[in-house]
Amino acid sequence: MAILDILHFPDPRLRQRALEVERVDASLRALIDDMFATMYQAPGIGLAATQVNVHQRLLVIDVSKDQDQPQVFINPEILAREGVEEMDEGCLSVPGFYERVQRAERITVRALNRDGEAFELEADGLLAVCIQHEIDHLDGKLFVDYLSQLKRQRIRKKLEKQRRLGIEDNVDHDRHAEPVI
Ligand code: QAP
Ligand code: CO
Repeated sequence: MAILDILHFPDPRLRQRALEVERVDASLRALIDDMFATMYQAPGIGLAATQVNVHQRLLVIDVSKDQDQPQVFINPEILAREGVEEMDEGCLSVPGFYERVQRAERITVRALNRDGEAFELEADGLLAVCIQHEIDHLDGKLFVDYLSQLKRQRIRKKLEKQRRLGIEDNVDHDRHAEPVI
């Protein structure tokens, strides 16, 4: 098993729409195992394939306290939505930021499991919110898209700055760039 690299907002690859999974085979199950390992190590409660730069409609979730209730959703579809709920959300692709988001309170979802069998699930609470958050990833959408432009820009600037400091070793290479015309 491998720990995969997670893309961070505002990486444009997070905006790609994932394609339907055509076949649930051994290589897909290997990817699922790597996604769980990556999510558990973070630690997180949900991870979509998009976040590890795989643009297929696949997500993994475990909202249990003991990390012992893995759930796999392949080609997930929300069949019904009821009620409205507000919850503080975070995201492994937006590290360090948590904001309140409004979503459906209860959903019915249809998907394939890791054996390629179809199932339907009624979810509420944290699981319902998490499924909606992760399906958004497959459509290139992030929880920051529900915030004001001001909040989203602040988050983007802070993450861009962290990235610059991390990758460029805390040196300001722009200071001697071409003159401003
Ligand atoms: C989505 O998010 C979610 O900022 C899953 O530094 C979150 O697992 C749905 C995480 C909340 C509903 C409610 C975030 C880990 C994990 C961070 C996650 C961080 C480390 C986020
Ligand atoms: Co997320």
